[in-house]
Amino acid sequence: MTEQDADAEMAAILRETFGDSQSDSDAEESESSRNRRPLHDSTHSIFGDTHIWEPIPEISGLWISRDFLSADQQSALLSALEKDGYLAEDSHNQAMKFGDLPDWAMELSYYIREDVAITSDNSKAACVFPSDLLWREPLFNQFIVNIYKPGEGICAHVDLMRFEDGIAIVSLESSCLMHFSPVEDENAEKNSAKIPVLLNPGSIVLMWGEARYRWKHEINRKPGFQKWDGEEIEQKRRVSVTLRKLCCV
Ligand SMILES: O=C(O)CCC(=O)C(=O)O
Repeated sequence: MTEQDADAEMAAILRETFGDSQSDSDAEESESSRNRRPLHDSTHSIFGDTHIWEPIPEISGLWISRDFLSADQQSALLSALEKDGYLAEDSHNQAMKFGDLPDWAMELSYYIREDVAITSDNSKAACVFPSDLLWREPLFNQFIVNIYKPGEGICAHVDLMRFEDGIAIVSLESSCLMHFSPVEDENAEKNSAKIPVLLNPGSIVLMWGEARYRWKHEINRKPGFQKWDGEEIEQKRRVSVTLRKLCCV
């Protein structure tokens, strides 16, 4: 199989699993009408049923959908990452890409936008992602793929200010707890004010507003820090995809 054939095959798999968000007729439409046209009736999207979005009550602007990617979609995404060389963990445990996103990242972005738009239409009260962020162009133009071996995590941080508000994190392969602590609280570690959020494979987290700017997030996979319902979470390799948009200069 030539490289072009392999690319075409991967694009077909992605379209099949995430939905055909860019049909030929789309190409004839203007960018804004394409992005705003209703692709759905009130209960179903072109991708199938919409997902359940839960707010994290303690943290304004933090939402999770635990059933966002099906098992097939997770496999397709992992295959695309593998094919693009992002899972070659011996050489690195973090890879970044800026600018034109590959097909799989575009498909994922359309999928997020579509699902959140339908959820917002259906539940007027819920603001999963503010509409000015949801309809910006592009929704995302940068991503990081992180690969964590068992025991590995990421220190508490707020994402750099060079990125706009509105960040998405997709989890694959292994569950973990992400802890959130308020930025102004230097003693959060001591007074255990950290809020744990369980990120299961196939879940997606959206962070905006206070969650993005006023809360640090971290993953501590040392023994004792990954307990859920009193049980230590089984640790395997974990892969995450973080999607962000660079601030315009
Ligand atoms: O792996 C994750 O879930 C979080 C990644 C993250 O916070 C980052 O790359 O800045």
